[in-house]
Amino acid sequence: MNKILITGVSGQDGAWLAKKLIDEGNEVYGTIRRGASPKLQRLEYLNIIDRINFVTCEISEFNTVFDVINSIKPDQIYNMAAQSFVAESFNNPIMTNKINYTGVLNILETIRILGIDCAVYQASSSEMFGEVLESPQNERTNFNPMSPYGVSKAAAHYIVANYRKAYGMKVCSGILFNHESELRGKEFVTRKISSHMAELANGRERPIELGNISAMRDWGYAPEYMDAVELILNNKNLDDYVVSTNTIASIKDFFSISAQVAGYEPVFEGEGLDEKCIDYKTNKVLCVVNKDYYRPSSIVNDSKGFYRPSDVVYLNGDNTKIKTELGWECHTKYDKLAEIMTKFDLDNYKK
Ligand code: G4F
Repeated sequence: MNKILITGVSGQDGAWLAKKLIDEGNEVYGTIRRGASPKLQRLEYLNIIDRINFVTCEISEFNTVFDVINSIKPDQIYNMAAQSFVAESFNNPIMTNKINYTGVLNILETIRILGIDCAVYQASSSEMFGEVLESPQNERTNFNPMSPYGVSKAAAHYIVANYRKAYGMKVCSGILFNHESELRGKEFVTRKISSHMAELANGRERPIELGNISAMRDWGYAPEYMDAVELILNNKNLDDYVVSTNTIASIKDFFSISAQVAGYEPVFEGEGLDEKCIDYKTNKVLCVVNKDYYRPSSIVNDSKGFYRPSDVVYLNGDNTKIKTELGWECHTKYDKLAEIMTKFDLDNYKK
């Protein structure tokens, strides 16, 4: 049994990971933020609230990070605490950097100063690839971030690699491509679609408003990605790994499957800001484009329509390394994922 600290335990990834580690018999500690009323719905849903040792910690403040790690002296730390909403990072870049970069540096410095034997996993992100310099993206692909979020995650990724090299510390990163689930926050596009689809199917008239629906992502299923995360940290030769499905789809593709699961026959028509999706059978408008959901603040008008110059429009991960070196397999791709999430929200709506 390991003593394991998960920062950001109440988020989607923290919750799935805590469940997995608890079920495996580990002693799990989870950080929640000071002052803020903790949002524990995910842990409640997974029925693990009583099995987590909660500790209060402000990840961006060195003193609280030091005190927490010093008092627990964990064998492993999974750093899942983050300001993880890319769009929000344009509004709050300094706070994003403090949580996403200073946070992991606080953990690394604490372990270095205390000299304890503690392995650290850092949640790196495919958003670091930004406007991609090659496709598909692998562990050797250069970063080209397009948002304050992506920049903060790239800085965190580099500092983790630096502490591994400079001090020989047991630290590593997983570069996770988008991963979703029924526990995903509704501000992210997949859950926004699945939850609103359930409302449409139950009488809502107002169509779903989305931003850049042509953007492409490599979406996987969060619980499967937590299997990968555990493999990465427990690997003897600590290293960084891309975690992805090797399959891409657009927001429109995800939307179409979700709409079909809800009983619609979705058809997209129009272009740019006038594009919309209607149900072929009833002519009901299911979705429209609203420029307020584009990123970040200025629209470029080009021959094909409109786009925000800082939105990451194409991410496609190459998972060869984690498959061959650690034996990880992904089973759920975007189509199955859209089905799982939409069915969950349809059931939930009825309840
Ligand atoms: O669902 P999203 O907000 O996720 P995004 O920005 O890709 O970030 C997620 O994945 C990253 C991994 O690459 C993580 F690091 C990060 O923490 C987070 O989990 O947006 C996906 C795409 C974007 O291109 C966005 O412009 O969907 C597009 N989109 C179109 N309409 C929308 C909407 N995104 C949101 N959130 N809401 C919309 O209405």
